[in-house]
Amino acid sequence: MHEPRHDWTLAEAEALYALPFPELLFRAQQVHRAWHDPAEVQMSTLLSIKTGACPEDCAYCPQSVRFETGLANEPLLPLETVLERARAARAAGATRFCMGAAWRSPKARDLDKVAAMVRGVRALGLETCVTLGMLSDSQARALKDAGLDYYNHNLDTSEEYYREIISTRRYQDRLDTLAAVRAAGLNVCCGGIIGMGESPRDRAQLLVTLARLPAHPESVPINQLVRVPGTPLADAAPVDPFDFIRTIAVARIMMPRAQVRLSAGREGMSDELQALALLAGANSIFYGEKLLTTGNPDVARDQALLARLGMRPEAAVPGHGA
Ligand code: SAM
Ligand code: DTB
Ligand code: SF4
Repeated sequence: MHEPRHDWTLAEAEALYALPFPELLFRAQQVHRAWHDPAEVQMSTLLSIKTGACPEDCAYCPQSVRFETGLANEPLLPLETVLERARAARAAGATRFCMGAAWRSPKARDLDKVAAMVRGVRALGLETCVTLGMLSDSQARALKDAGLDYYNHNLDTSEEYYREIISTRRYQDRLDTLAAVRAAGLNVCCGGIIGMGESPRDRAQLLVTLARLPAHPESVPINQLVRVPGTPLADAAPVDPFDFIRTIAVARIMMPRAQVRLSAGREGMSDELQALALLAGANSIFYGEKLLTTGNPDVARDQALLARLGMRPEAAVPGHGA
């Protein structure tokens, strides 16, 4: 078992991506088995705690104020509503609860409220994750002090393609927030979206950027674009499912220790394609009938899928929470 590398090159990542499919999957499985139990899947449940009216213009996102997507905006949810949903997620078998807010960055008052949510969810024995947009160093430290486990902040694509997708912030802003999160001692959840019209090279470059960070993200969500009517990417060409699987396999090989999450886009995938993703090294899913604003397979379908594959959810983290 080799230690994770941080010196991956674009040429290496592209070469992995271009391997014959069986060879790529074989290598990904070797890495997966060296570092993880291949029968285990980590289950995270998402909740949108503040929905819509976001000032950013991310071309994929139904929550941007700039696109008419018919979404009902919702201000920050009350603490008790969040805790109710977290209890339900725990009862269904999730071990991590991820709270997302449609902000460019949180305001001080909001951050205090989110910190209270983090304390409450953690006390239920769940791992906590939040995604709130850009953070300063002190905001990241405040979340760490509240007991936050993970911060999600995706790079989404290559630096070069990023400017085609978002004009209201720079790639460097994303990297700065990731550095603040890491400096605060938080676990990093950072990945991207496949299917926005990016090239295989952009996919490889995204993974190289992630794998060259001083520490690899602990979680790497690989989302397939959910094409939401009203967004600029509503009619994006669908990706070849095998290219989606290739991206997962390359992520697994380059970031061996990470939880690679088969993320958005599962609702439209067959059980067989999802099984292929798990064979390619994915070992985590979003679990629960909703992502943030769009659909996800229901709990019964996911439980049946894992049972049919003889796989099982990751056990609750020992000693976590109350
Ligand atoms: N506003 C914060 C931010 O952008 O960091 C947090 C919430 S934002 C909705 C979190 C992530 O959801 C985005 O970075 C993107 O990767 C993902 N996402 C949003 N819309 C998506 C879609 N239509 N399909 C797939 N992933 C999507
Ligand atoms: C991530 O990588 N995917 C999640 C989570 N992190 C926050 C969000 C997916 C959102 C899909 C579109 C929606 O439901 O609004
Ligand atoms: Fe706002 Fe996040 Fe959606 Fe971009 S991805 S529009 S920042 S909620």
